[in-house]
Amino acid sequence: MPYPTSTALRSPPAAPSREPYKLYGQTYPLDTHSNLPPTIISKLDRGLLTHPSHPLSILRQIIQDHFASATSIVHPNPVVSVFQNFDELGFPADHPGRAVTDSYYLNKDYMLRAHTSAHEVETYRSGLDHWLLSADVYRRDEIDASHYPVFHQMEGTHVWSESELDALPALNAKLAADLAGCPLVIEDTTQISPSNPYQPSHDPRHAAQITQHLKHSLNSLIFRLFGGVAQSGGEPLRVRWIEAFFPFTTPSYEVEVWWGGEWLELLGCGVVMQKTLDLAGQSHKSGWAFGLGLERIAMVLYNIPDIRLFWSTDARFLSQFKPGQITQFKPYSKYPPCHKDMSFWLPEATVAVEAGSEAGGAGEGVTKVEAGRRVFHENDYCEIVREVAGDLVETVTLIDDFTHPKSKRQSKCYRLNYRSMDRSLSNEEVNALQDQVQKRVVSEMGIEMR
Ligand code: FA5
Ligand code: MG
Repeated sequence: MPYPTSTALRSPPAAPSREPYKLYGQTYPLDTHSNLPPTIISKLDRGLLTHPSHPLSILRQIIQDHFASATSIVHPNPVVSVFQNFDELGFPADHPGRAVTDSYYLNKDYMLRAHTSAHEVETYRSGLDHWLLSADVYRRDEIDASHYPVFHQMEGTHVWSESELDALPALNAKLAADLAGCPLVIEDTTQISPSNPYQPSHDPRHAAQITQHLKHSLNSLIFRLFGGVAQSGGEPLRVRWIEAFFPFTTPSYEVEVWWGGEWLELLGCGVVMQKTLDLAGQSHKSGWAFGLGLERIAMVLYNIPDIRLFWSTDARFLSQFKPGQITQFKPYSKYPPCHKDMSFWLPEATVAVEAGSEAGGAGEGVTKVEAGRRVFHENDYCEIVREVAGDLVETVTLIDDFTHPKSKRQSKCYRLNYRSMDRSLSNEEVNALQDQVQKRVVSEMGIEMR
């Protein structure tokens, strides 16, 4: 697999264990890509999506009930081939999501899925036309209240064979009539254009009907989820459609909802690239797909302030939720935070890459790096912090970024905010964690403390 040459000199990932990974009855020999830390391995069997009173499982069930005619799958095994996660879906060889700084690799051929789209081809191949597939997905990422290296997505799709497409205008008219009765403001100025075209192999009238059906179906889901709560404030719900790019759909969109005074991204979607269906032996079909983040939706619907809470085994968390219901989470305690700053110099001639590339999408905000330069990747730094402090670290924020005017050497200062979800932390405990992080980043990333 060709990777960007820049990754050759990247800072090394957290030291992998010497033993090959043994997961789900398979043994995966290690190589230079292997970067699965014990903290992630310990998350593999938690099964939050099938725990009957877990908020993520309840939300999954509510969405499944909304799409009552779809087949619902909870996919248990997160190990996929790199081919399934990326190549099969048309990701270019140099897509930033492929970097070892952004994804979790067992070795160069196998990884933990970074999105549920990794299962599209195999699920279409099984002959299903309308399905929802929910699963845990894994991405190396920044650390804050809304990012965690494991989260949950649901892939939803509906495809039709050529002859069935003639039924779409009537289905769309019905869906549009239902939506017209909802207090919902849909902001959609997207257009079919050279940057977001229909596929050349599609009849544009069919592609337009599929796109309409996608939009109606998702607007109706979003109204089901958010409409009731929004209405209690007397305001109609606002939903916004924006043009997007995914290698495996066109036209492509992202959908946002106006919530708590800001636009919140819920999902990515589009008309399935015909190549995906061809690979699955379903060339005679066409349709749409979406991928949504269950935590993003659950956090606002249940009023859960921190993404780490989903992993809590504390009865004070789990006892608050009931199947079939969306209730407001009542914080049982808020323990005091404790922050520590860490300032350091990067090795000379290093290029810094910030966190925030998206394995599923356009990879916006990613610095392209020329060959032959050292790279400091924020995701590597965050991974070491997580290795040492686990769920005790709440946020890692860059608070100062400075380049020395003469030497051109770059320095950075990160603020590590520590806070436990279920107890008070002592200052000594936090100092010890900070100390360990410091030792590891110095030895593993070649940086120098200021
Ligand atoms: C994808 O993962 C695409 N596979 C979605 C898709 C499916 C597009 C099918 C077209 C057709 P993206 O990386 O944007 O796209 O993630 C999709 C959703 O997952 C986001 O809208 C968001 O709700 C959620 N998500 C993404 N990253 C995170 C994260 N770090 N933490 C929590 N939720 C996230
Ligand atoms: Mg996105």
